[in-house]
Amino acid sequence: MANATKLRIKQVDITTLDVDAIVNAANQTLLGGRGVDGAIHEAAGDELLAYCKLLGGCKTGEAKLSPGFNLKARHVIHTVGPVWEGGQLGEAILLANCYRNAMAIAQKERFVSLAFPAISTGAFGYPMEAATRIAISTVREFLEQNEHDLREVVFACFSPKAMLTYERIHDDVYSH
Ligand code: AR6
Repeated sequence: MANATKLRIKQVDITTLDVDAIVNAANQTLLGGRGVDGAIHEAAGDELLAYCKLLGGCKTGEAKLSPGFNLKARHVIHTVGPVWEGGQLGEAILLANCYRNAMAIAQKERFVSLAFPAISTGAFGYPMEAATRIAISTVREFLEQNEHDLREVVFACFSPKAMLTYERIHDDVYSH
């Protein structure tokens, strides 16, 4: 029932959210890093790193599941966004794959609540506006086209500016 799913745009540290899963913007090693990846590993504790060592890395655009350990979130869905190289190397498709594959895991696990950070928009340099359009339209399309148990999908924005971008693009995507 896609209509029953609420899309929420919040300015919040994703590591504080009490949801079935938060999505991590990781790198291919899945062994931690800076940015949201570093914050998630810090909050989840060393057990997350030990678990991730067993996952064997992750290709760009794909996604893998772990427990949340010390996080309030029950699980972490690790995905690897594309590095922005100017837009001609399939970055948009790879970024959409991140959202789609994370949603597919949430669907399979029958998660009710899920939160995304703005994948690739930090260290990986993806322009915020273009990335936001992909995030919102891909999630919307997945919700509309698939049976799932999701009742809430949160876009966790780290700055007020990011939140304003998400709100504007959300209104734009939903008015068409
Ligand atoms: N909660 C929500 N959003 C956050 C948080 C947080 N706690 N911290 C940062 N952000 P980035 P990427 C936002 O760099 O671009 C890592 O080293 C941030 O403002 O975390 O996909 C990995 O290991 C930005 O909008 O991820 C990889 O090597 C967004 O999260 C690489 O960086 C993503 O920024 C991944 O780069």
